[in-house]
Amino acid sequence: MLLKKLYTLVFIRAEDQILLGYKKRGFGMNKWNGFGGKVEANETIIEAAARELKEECCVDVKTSDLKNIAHLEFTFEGEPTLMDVRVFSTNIFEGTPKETEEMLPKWFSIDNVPFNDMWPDDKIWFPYMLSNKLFFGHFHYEGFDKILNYKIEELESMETFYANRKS
Ligand code: 8OG
Repeated sequence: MLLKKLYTLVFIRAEDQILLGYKKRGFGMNKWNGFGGKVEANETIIEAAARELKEECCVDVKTSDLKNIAHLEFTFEGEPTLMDVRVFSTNIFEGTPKETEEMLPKWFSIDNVPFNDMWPDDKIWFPYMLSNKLFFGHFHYEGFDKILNYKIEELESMETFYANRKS
């Protein structure tokens, strides 16, 4: 039995740019990523997504403007945990991204995403996201650098995906 832990991951888009943050501490340190973290017991997933975005780069979004675009799962060889990551995207936001204790935000052209300094799985699923597809991905790692196997599929709707999912 895998112990499931729920996370959010938010990407802000503006024309042909995407906002990423350089993680300064903790899990995924020294990598560029979207903004997100663990869902707390007292909040919904989408509330957690907006909260983490604000905490990590001082940008405000309305939960109604966050679009769920993907479901990602990560497992690690020999580890009992499954990371269940809900990915959101929006181009409607308020405020200028600012550096915080956790993240250094920076806009990247979508043609110039720094995959060499990101999680190895990102180069597999970013093309889906950047071409506005909905998708599911599962990545099984050995350690944090090597993908042992993965599955990725485009989805027609996130609602149908969650409705058909057993848990
Ligand atoms: O709270 P914390 O910062 O530890 O949450 C981890 C964040 O990292 C969360 O937003 C989910 C995200 N994340 C992973 N694994 C991967 C990955 O392989 N690729 C990307 N892009 N994000 C990931 O936990």
